[in-house]
Amino acid sequence: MVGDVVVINVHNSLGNQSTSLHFHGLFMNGSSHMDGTSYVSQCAIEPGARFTYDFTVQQPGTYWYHSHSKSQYPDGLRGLLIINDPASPYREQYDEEIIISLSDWYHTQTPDLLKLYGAMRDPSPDANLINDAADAKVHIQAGKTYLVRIANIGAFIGQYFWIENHVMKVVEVDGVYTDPVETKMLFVGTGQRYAFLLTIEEGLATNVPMITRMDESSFSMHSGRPESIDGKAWLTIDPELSFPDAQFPKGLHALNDMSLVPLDHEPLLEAVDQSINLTIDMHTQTDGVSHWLFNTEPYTTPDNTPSLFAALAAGSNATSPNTYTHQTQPYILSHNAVIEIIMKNKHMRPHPVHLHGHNFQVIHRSGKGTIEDTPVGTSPLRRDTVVINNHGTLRIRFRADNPGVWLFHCHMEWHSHSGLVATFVEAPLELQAQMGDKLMIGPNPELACDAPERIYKFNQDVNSAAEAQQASISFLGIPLTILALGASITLIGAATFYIWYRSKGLRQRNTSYSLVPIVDEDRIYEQDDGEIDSK
Ligand SMILES: [Cu+2]
Repeated sequence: MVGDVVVINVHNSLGNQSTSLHFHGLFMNGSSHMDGTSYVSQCAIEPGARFTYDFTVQQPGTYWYHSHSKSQYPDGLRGLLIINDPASPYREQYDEEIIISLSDWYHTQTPDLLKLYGAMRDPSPDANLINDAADAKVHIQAGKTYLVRIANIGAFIGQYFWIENHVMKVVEVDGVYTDPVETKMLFVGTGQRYAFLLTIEEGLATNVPMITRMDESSFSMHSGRPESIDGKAWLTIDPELSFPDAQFPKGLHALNDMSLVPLDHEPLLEAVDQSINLTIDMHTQTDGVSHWLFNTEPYTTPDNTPSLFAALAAGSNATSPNTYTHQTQPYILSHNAVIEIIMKNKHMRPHPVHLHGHNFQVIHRSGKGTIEDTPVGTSPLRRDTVVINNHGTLRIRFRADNPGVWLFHCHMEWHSHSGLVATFVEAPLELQAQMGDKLMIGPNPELACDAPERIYKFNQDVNSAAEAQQASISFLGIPLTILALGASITLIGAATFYIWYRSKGLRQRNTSYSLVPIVDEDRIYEQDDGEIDSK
């Protein structure tokens, strides 16, 4: 629930890989050290080590969490994170909630895919899943209206999603309530979320097919194609009724997200203080590999100093880009400035770009033969992940009111792995003041990760939280027993999550956020030669 303090103790049992957990879409205002990006906001959590995330949730809506380390999340280290809102403006309009996840799926683990990876050869998925399963069945009751929360938690491919013969009334985009808009089809890019109202009439003769179809424009011409680009599931009214095959529409006409107006009607941020130009391109680097990148160079993860620690240790030099490893593509944002990012896509693939620490207004997008601008005097679409079209342009704006070190990156995992990432160092001096009593980095930030337990020594609250009552995890919507492609998926596997709860008098059955860890047991990384691969 909005206002809750969430404490998550992570124990890394992956064997030979370090990890970290990012909470996609949460601003982490005042707690950028909890953003969960390895070597950006924290040291990687080494095999066998523990790390405690401790933050207050301030935004209601549909979010997700995933590993932000070593391209691990497509193998299963991910789940949805729902923050309930007792004051939701739509609460009176539905009876129950359903959660739907969409994801492409690979039969090969990411470490093996990455060995073969080249930017011209984005690996194609093998299957398309709904709720991490093929042919999932989601139980519903006729005569009810549902709030359906949907998230694309896949590695790569955007998804066209529809529910046969039903209209979806969209009311939330990436955690932002919207004026209601009806549509028969959604496009959900990787990392994006929607919530919509869905009414199930009485007297339907069959159960209701749901379909998710991969966006074929993302496939690399050098990679193979999956056997089917469609994932199917059913809304089950009655198991005795038939489960008909889906009918496929002639064209894919999804809702244009640019038409969504935030319910708060936040006005356009008009006076731009700072502009950043980012061109999506692909270059062959000195390693002989062709990389996706912004402008001229690919992002490379720092060797040993998280960029946040570099900012905290640098004193007044923190405002100079030279303080940060050049390969992190650092941009310094001034406190409370209105930032505009002007993007150009030089290639024939779309990219879902995601900003940590903020959502942003989308004020212009071109491509697919269209030019869309937010008319003056209106309230632009606001979200945290937006798709830039093939050969398109995009302009987004936000106010730099959240001191922190935030990544801006493509959420196609192969592209961000390849280097399509920039670092925004936002209001570093204000950040130093804010973090002074939370982190102890010392004068040599490059040594901090040698003994990460010392960094958080001031954070006594976290230690005492271990004494707090342990809460049950609420598994909303996602079936507990999932069988996907012959691989059994267990809810707690390679990583163990202990959810500690210290809220004011909430009883367990009222647990008001939900974490749905889904980890494929077959994908626990093997310790091969005992070597620890920690970067
Ligand atoms: Cu991309």
